[in-house]
Amino acid sequence: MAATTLRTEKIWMDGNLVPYDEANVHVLTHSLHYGLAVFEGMRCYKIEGGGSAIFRGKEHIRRLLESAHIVEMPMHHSSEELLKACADVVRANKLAECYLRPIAFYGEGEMGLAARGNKTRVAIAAWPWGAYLGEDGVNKGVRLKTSSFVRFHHNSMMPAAKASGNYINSILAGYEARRGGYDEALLLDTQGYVAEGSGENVFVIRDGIVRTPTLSSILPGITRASVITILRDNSIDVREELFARDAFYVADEAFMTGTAAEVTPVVELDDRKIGSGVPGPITRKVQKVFQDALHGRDRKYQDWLYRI
Ligand code: PPE
Repeated sequence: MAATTLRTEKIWMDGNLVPYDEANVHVLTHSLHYGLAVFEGMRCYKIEGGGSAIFRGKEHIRRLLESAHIVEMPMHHSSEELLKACADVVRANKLAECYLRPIAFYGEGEMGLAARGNKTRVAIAAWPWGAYLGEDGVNKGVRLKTSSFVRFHHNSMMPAAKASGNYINSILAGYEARRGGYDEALLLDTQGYVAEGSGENVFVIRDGIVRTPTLSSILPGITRASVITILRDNSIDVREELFARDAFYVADEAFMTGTAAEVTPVVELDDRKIGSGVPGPITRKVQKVFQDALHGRDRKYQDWLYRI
């Protein structure tokens, strides 16, 4: 994301909108040392008929509070306050479309693993962010490589929490895949089943049946949940079950989902073409319905929009 500037007018910090240059923390910030922070990533889109809305804002804030609960981080703001703060950030920066990054972390004061006295701090920033895996990725599909890094066991890191430290695993997998000339990594779980991408959930399609891994070792993606609903609403059979990489190789179609990646077709895994090597019809259909939902063009999914 090198080309994107993160600089905006204001960032929300612990209850107030502050100028970008004042949204700073001390070097002894506890979370910086041990990676114990929880965060979210959400997107705000222009809505047909005017205005903007944060896609599934309520669900993202719910997951933020759940992530905090999982890692025993006390939170001092209600979901209503946090949602309102997100809307305030978008408005204060006059961003019609943007990515939002709420993060809850421990401030400075005490050091050491046993410290419990540091206050939880919360920041919410927003910035314009284009296609995560590139425009080409969304249009033509991406090439994946199975990672040598394994998605961590849920008794090690707890994938249901969107916790900062979890992302060391994702970052290293992503580096490896991109260094090898691929667009993104595919991580397997500790048993060798397909888990997820470094920052996306995955779906495969064969003979009209869509499959996505169970929640055992993945982030419970909000885009994943939305896509499952969209598939069911379109009478497409979708199953949550574990499968191995060879099931991916023989899929007719595959795609990845995420707030940043939206719905991105996968056209290759480990140098094997998926289906005919171009995005397939079910993937295209899901992309279209999802885009309609994001932009308020489909009345069925109005409840998913948190208008600002
Ligand atoms: N798995 C992982 C590991 C993950 O990080 C994400 C989101 C998903 C699945 C999809 O979840 P959801 O966004 O709720 O559909 N990844 C975020 C991080 C991107 C980043 O580089 O930072 C995102 O898409 O916002």
